[in-house]
Amino acid sequence: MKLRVSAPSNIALIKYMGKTDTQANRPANRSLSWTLGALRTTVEIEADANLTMDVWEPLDGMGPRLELSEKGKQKFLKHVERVRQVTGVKGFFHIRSANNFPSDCGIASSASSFAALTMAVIQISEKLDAKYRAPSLSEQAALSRQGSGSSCRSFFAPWSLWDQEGARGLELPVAKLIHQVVVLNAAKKEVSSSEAHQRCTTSLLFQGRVVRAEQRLESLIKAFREGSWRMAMEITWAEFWDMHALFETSQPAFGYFHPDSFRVLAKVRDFWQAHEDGPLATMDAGANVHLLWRVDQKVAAEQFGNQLAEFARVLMTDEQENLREMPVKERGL
Ligand code: 2P0
Repeated sequence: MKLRVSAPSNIALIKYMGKTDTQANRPANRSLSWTLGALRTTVEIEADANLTMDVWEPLDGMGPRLELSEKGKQKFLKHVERVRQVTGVKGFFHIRSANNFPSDCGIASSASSFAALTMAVIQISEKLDAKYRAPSLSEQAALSRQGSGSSCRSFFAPWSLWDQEGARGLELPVAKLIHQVVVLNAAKKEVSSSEAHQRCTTSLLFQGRVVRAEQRLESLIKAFREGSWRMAMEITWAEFWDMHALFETSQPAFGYFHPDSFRVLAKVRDFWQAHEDGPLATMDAGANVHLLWRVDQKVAAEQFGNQLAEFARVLMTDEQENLREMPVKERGL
């Protein structure tokens, strides 16, 4: 018995940063994300009666060959056990996984990985046990959250809201966007997201953080509902700087910026000044810059992406969810 499942990644505009429960990944504040439908993890799961433990391997043919650290592997396999406990099936699995986006470039893949893994164990349990029924998407998301918090948002699209009750889809007037990720740092993170969640609470700026995030969430939803793109930009801009300021003022301080992160952000600011319009910009716990454009800005998005491709890799997903890398120009300009 073998099956394959895939799940998308997501990028938060209002960030999950800080937990009230570290074990269960319960968030200090609500978060809102855009689901990255074209950036996906595929998990192949195979039941094998000869196995005495679960085994993870990279999945071939679905993108660049994935390498997981020993710690990463253990976290992944621990989640297999967690989900199997819930579904109640017996036996062990070969788990193979791959991301269809470059896994070595610092784009957060834990959201798509844990969502796909949760779905895979649930779906194979349905096949192995005729009496077992998959739970609702919300329940699957809640289970996935225990593996990695942000993965619970990947069960809903295009917008996903995660609050104290769990993740769910949120209807907003903007249902299609163009996404670009400007890849600036291929190096592995020195401080993992899980550690960032803990360390950021040592910042004096963490006081008031929950209130700020909650206020921004309300304002961002209002901005989308009222069609105020500029307001949406200002809120998402303030929000990612807030999160990175927490990192840089933690004890001990840490940070993820690359010099070219500033370069990209300065270009975004210049673009807005020149055109009185532009993309939403945000950053994850990494050096890469994510841009979201409205569909009517497609020409501008292409031109801007081409400029950025002079010094960075740019992956672009259009409104039809076609993913491509912008043509790489001569570097070092
Ligand atoms: C987010 N991040 O909302 C925030 C913004 C990164 C920056 O959720 O410990 O990998 O597995 O629950 O979900 C990344 O943290 O952390 C994250 P765990 P996770 O997307």
